[in-house]
Amino acid sequence: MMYAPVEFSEAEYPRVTYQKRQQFWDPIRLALFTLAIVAIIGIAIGIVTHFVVEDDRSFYYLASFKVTNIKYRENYGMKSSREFTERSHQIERMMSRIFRRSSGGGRFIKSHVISLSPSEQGVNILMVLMFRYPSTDSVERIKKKVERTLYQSLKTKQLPFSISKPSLRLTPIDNRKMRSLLNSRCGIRMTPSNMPLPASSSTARIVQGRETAMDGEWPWQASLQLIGSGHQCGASLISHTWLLTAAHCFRKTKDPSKWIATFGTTITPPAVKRNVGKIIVHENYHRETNDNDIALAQLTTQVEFSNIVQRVCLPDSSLKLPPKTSVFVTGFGSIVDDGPTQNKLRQARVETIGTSVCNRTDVYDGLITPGMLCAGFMEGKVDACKGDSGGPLVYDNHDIWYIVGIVSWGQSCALPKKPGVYTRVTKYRHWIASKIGI
Ligand code: 4AZ
Repeated sequence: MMYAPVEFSEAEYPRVTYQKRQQFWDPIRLALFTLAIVAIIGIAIGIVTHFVVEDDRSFYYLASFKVTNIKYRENYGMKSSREFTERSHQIERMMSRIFRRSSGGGRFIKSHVISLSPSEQGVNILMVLMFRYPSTDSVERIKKKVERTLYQSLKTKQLPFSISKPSLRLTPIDNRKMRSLLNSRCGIRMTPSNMPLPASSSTARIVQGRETAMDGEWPWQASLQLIGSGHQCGASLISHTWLLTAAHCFRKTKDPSKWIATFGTTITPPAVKRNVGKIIVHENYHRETNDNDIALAQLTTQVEFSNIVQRVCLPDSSLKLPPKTSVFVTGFGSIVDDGPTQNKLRQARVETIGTSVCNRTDVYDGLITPGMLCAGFMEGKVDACKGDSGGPLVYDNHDIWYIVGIVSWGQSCALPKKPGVYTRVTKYRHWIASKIGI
């Protein structure tokens, strides 16, 4: 329904109203009013940004110092050695304690040792320190704060390592420099914003699982694809050119020219794509028993390490994980028995299961060889599945990730008392070294 228009006498009423309005909204008042509104909005945005959003950014420093109460050891030069790894963790733990106890405790993210080198009376340490401070803070001011915290901690004399004060140097470095320094170490993951990812504690699954939350969460994961037939297997990047995978992935063909490898959290589109130039299958792989289910594939051109593509660490052959250790398996495999490949990478937290338990008559009845490792849950539910084969089972040791298993076989997926069976990587550490020298 329409309303009938009200008739006004044009001569008086409308004009009076118009004049009054014009008097109230004179240009000066209008300008002041606008200014006041803008100021109020501005202040409100400022307050919200300061207290709620708090626009932090990462600040990186290269720290070098001499430790005088330890002696240099030959193996410190080898970053994959147990000696280097253990010493680095001790030093990183000390740094973490120093900064977490200080007034700006929450500002410290983490640190990574880059190198240990010999010095006259001890060992020279080179390490990267990472902090988050408001983006408005200056690099130099933060440097002063960090130095002050370090000097204060030296005075307390309660540190496990004697740091020589005059040797201590702190140099601000940018994103790229930090990344290139960290690239000298394996198994470190970072988000695209260069924030390191914390150790994940979520329970997630491939069968009944969750999609990976972030790019760069599993940067060593690759998809091995047969040209024309798509994804076949998972694989893990262990150097600029080498992938570690399962021997059974090459049952169809060992001809490298038929294969490609992609990286990134989706199969389509991939973040990086490479041709395969060489395939090395373990000489004692037995398809009937699945024993020695391990293979190496070399890319024709190397991949650059980034936040999205990164190599995983190979564990020392002496590494032993006790039963019920938390480990993660990732892959593009199906989420139900005999289901299709997933375009988005998925992850699952599982637990290692001792071989004696896994070989019980009601489990795998003696089929588990010393080269195999069981992981999952006795009640089932969480597991790798078809298409995850060749992919990594990884273990987080103080924010450095190690590949401990390769998805190999299992009776169906996620069934009770039928956990996933993986190739035990530690058992093949020397085989890998003999083939590719790392
Ligand atoms: C497979 O067919 C496969 N539940 C991979 C892993 C498991 C089972 C089967 C483990 O590739």
